[in-house]
Amino acid sequence: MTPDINPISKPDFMPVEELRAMQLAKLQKLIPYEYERVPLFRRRCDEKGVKPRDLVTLKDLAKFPFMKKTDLRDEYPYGLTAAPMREINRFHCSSGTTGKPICIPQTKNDVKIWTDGVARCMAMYGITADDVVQVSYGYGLFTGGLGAHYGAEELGCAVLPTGAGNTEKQIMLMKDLGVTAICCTPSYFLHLATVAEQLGVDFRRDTKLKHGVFGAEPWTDEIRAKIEAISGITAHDIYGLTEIAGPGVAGNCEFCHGMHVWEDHFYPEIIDPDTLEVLPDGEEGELVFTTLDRVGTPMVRYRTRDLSRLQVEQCKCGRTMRVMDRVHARTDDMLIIHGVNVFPSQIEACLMKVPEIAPHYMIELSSTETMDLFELKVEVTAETFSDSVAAMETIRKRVAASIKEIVGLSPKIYLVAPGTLPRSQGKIKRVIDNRRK
Ligand code: DLL
Repeated sequence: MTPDINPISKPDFMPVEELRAMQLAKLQKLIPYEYERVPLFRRRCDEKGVKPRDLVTLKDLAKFPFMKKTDLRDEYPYGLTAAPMREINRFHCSSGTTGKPICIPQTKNDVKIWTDGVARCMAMYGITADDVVQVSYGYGLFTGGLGAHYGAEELGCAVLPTGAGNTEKQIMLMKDLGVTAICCTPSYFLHLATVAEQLGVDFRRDTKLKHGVFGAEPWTDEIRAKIEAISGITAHDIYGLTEIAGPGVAGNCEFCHGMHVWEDHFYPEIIDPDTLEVLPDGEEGELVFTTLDRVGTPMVRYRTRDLSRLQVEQCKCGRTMRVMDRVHARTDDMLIIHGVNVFPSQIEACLMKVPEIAPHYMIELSSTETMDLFELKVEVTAETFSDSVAAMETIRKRVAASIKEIVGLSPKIYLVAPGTLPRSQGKIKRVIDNRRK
């Protein structure tokens, strides 16, 4: 361990045997607590014929039932709440696109654990009490704003809680207050960068910005490289979900291509989403989390739908907490187009190989009686955009070739003017699927 490490980061380096013993002890407390207080969990355990005392080793966790988003919807609002209301301190909800939201009541200590996760991520990124942190994630039911806010405050940073939107004002405050770190979705930062350019603000020349704390949506390595190139900042990845905490379940260090999971709070497993078997470290599958310390709404084996892998190699930074691969896709955002399985992130990676293309695109799917129609709208960069049909056609062909080569599909491609596709202050939506079901 380096001597100048932030004390907040101390648990990151815990000896592995100690960590595993701690995880087992926490699980042996959590499972009986959940069994006693959450009828759905008890019923599922009874149906499977498994009792809390059957958890003798960490491997035994695999005997216990999974929890899913539909459970939270079905049991809305309080069915999975394990603590009495007098102990509940905060609600967060995640809306999804249809139906009831999910609701996660939390105790004061649950919020503390979540805060610890965010603060440890930020410390790992090199953010300190000297930093001025602008939180441009949405505040409110979404966990991004308050999560980043509490984490940065815990580290002793000066926090500027702008929330999402009002982009010109965000840029003015960033400049005037000497903001050094910004927290927002990567897609919103790209929008912010475009507006800054229009206002004649150069991040390198006119601001002190050094760090971006980006998450809440998948973003490819290509987008990350683009962000760093246009702004000169270091783009850090932060991962999390409302059901488990919010941001700060995992984050990247300077060495890993992936994210350290704060395993002392959140126990990760990877499962095969079809057979539901636990996969060994090193294999890709669906990420599953168990909250080890939460008491408001604990989650046992929660299926995230996010695709990842727990890496086998020990990270060079010395942290003992396992590294999960960056999340580029979810099991439920895989598209099947003309019989080909494709994730939006694969399309994004193809587009970013063409330098004249800006990082803004929209996938639109529709269908006739007999076939799928796949259209792709892509913005070109401001420097490239021109009235020359021949020049645009050359770029269009390069985009088509890149997609054909990597994903084997030939969408109808429209190159559109810079700034014409929708932008988002929060999570960006890049797929419109109007096909008949
Ligand atoms: O998005 C929490 C969060 C806020 C994380 C701010 C990071 C920063 P939900 O709205 O519940 O919570 O959405 C959770 O977003 O299951 C992933 O599919 C996706 N996601 C979150 N972080 C990342 C990331 C917040 N770094 C869902 N990379 C998760 C890729 C991410 N996907």
